[in-house]
Amino acid sequence: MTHHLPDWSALREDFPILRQKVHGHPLVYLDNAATSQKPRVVLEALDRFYRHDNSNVHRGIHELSRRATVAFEAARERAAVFLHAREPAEIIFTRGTTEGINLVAHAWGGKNIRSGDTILLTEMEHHSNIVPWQLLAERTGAKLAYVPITGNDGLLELGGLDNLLDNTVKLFAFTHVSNTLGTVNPVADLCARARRRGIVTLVDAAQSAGHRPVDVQEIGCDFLAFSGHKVCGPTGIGVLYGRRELLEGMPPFQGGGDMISSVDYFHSTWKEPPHKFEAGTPDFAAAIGLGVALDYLAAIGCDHIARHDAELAARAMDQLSSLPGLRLFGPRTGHAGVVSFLLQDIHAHDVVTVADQRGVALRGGHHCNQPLMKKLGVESTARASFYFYNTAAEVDVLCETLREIQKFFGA
Ligand code: 7TS
Repeated sequence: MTHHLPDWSALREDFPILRQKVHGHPLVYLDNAATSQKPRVVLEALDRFYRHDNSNVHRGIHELSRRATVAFEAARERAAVFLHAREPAEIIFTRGTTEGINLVAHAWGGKNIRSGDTILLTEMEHHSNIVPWQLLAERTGAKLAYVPITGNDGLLELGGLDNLLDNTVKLFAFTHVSNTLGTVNPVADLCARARRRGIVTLVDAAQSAGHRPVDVQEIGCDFLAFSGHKVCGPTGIGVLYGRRELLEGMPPFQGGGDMISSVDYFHSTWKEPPHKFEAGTPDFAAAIGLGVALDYLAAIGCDHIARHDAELAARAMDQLSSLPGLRLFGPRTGHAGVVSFLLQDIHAHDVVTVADQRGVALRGGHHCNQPLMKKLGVESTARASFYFYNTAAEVDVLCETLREIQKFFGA
């Protein structure tokens, strides 16, 4: 717990992109679940790196390569501290959450999943935490099973979980925070229940990292993935945490440069983790930028950010529920900074298009949650998602805009 309350309006000044008008209105950026904006320290770190230190990592013996390698490995250490991993070797740099999950599905899944095994997911997963497992199931003959969600408030239905975690289940993969419902799942409890039965766990932290404290030891997970671009970092970089013991037992994901110990024409050997899983030139500049972003967030305090997100979501839900015919999705309390809704029978895309004309950036669609949409009985929702640089005044603009949209469509 960090002690000083952050000065939110001073922090907002760190984001040059937010100071612009869109279609003649001040930008109100409420699409943070898709990607976050970047503070000046991250932009400057990238600029500085490319101007002064750019060189490939782990290869050259010259000064620039040394600097780049030191900065890249320091970013790994920062990520380890951020997630409270036991050591930097448990941190693999990926392109993002999606690649992290695919890495586990290929390397761990390919070795450990057999015909007749079950991979347990939940009904609120993003496509990135469904499709890699479907592909693995097709390759191996394993089955998929889903923890259901409750109809009205979008919580996991945990009453039957212990029955679902039967002895065919080898892996339980679930999201920490739903990108559509804003549900915060009890990840430590889910991991504990799986671990008691020897089941490996993967947490999709795409919507939780940088929004609330994420401590892999406290959560007790085997794997956890998140994306740099959603946590004030650059695009094209992400982190996969893996418990060392599991990483050591896994074959490589991709083959190529930098992941080998030795190669001859017919046989190769691998480096130790994490390098075994980082084939080819990594996006080292982005990793360095991500390290700066993680330090920036840690200085604010992810506990403070969680409270700020929740306050904005509560304010939005409170005001939105006064609009006639508005349908809110997800839990009524304990919400993360993600609010999905539908305005009577106005299509979500129409809501988002008209909001954009007022400078309000929302997202409308299935949010890469098509099975969840089917379960909810809708095609799409409109979604506002918050970060620490958003303000209560912006929530008020959102609600006023939605009121006008209702009038506009005569709903
Ligand atoms: N998992 C969850 C829960 C997500 O919300 C997302 C991205 C991903 C995985 C994939 O992350 P990526 O960085 O590898 O693409 N979610 C969203 C969203 O809600 N709108 O745009 C992207």
